[in-house]
Amino acid sequence: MDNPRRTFFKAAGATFLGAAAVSRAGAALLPEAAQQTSPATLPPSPPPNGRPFQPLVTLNGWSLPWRMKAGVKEFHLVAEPVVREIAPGMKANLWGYNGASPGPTIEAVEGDRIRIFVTNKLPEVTSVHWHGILLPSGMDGVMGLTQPPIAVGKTFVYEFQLQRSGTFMYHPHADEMVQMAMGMMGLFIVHPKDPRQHRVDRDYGFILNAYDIEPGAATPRVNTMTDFNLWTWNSRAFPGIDPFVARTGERVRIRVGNLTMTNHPIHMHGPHFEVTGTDGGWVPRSARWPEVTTDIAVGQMRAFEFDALAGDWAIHCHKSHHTMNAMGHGVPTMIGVEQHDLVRRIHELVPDYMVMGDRGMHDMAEMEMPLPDNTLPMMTGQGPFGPIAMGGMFSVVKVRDDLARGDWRDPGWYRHPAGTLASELSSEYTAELPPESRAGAPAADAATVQVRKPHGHTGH
Ligand SMILES: [Cu+2]
Repeated sequence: MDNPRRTFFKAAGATFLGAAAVSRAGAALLPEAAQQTSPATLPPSPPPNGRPFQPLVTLNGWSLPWRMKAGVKEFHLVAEPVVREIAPGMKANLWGYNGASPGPTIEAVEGDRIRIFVTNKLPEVTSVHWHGILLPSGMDGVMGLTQPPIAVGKTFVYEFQLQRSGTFMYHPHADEMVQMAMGMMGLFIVHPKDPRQHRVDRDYGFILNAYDIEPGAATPRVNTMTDFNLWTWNSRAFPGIDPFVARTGERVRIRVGNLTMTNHPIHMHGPHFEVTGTDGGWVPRSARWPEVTTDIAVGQMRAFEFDALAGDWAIHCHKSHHTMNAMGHGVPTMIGVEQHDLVRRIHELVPDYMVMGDRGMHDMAEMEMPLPDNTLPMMTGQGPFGPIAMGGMFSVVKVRDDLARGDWRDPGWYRHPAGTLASELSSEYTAELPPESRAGAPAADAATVQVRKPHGHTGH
């Protein structure tokens, strides 16, 4: 990613302006629009100028560089078609900003005066609404109501002063259904003026989004109202979503905005968290309570914080069909249905026919089914103990005692301390069980058995 200062000189240099021309022509010059097409999570770097703040880590994303011009922070967004890798093995044709969907995170500080140039390289008109930010009505970006459309090929400029810190978003307010279904959105973080306020050790952010992409296709169906089939965080589906890493004891904040067409109860295993920020800013300390799931409605933003505990902790949407990738919802429930004779007869006609679902759907996680090109398996991801069998809105909070401060790399899988790992009861102990509990199914009262003969397994 370009340093904003360097970006400025590159932009100015490209026009070969003489010193005398800079004052007038320079005032109209657009800042260079930085591009980033990689879905990697970029580690944060401290702001090169302006008020200090602790930068956000955008999950599978990045933050937009700016330049300072006479005390104003200038950003340049380019609305354009992009190709986004949803997860390894699948790319989607989306619309976004500056090379990616979602667009880069805009980060600034309470009190900053900012100027945002928006260039439209889409095949149709657009506008940008600064979702949740207090600003003059005429800067609100609602096509027809507060501004004319940004025509194809044209650039608009928005300028306002940031009055309140918090977690906000940006997205079009022109042909919204199509443009948001195509992935046009981004985070907008306003940091507190005093960097000691609301201080955390690690600050993560992502947007909940969803697509309807037919298996084998690459372009979303834009008229879908509710029946989306790819549930994503920052336009990534598990196992394409990076983990949230932290060191034991660190204070971690995760900020989430919802621009899908349904609510998502975001559930985190392990440490309890508190919602510390909502759509309008910060929640007073006296109004916070511990919880493990927070429901995020359409159009809402939530920031929650916790003290990191060592382990690998799942974090996911608790609607279980949102932790799966594209599938056919029309599949009948086959649990308990004996299909084998039927399968034998179908095989005579359709040699590739596969039986599924007669013992639940777990087999789907292990089988190698032929999939159309550019299609993600429905339930996938490999963990240290076998298939994780998830997709969509799922990731892992990875907390380690020995992670260095400022180290953002994936530390691998957790090494469980001796005596802290669930394991199968060995045959030595099952021999003591009444015969009806021995075969196959887990013991009805396994807890009692374990209390009587505790296991001494020590992990891996
Ligand atoms: Cu969900």
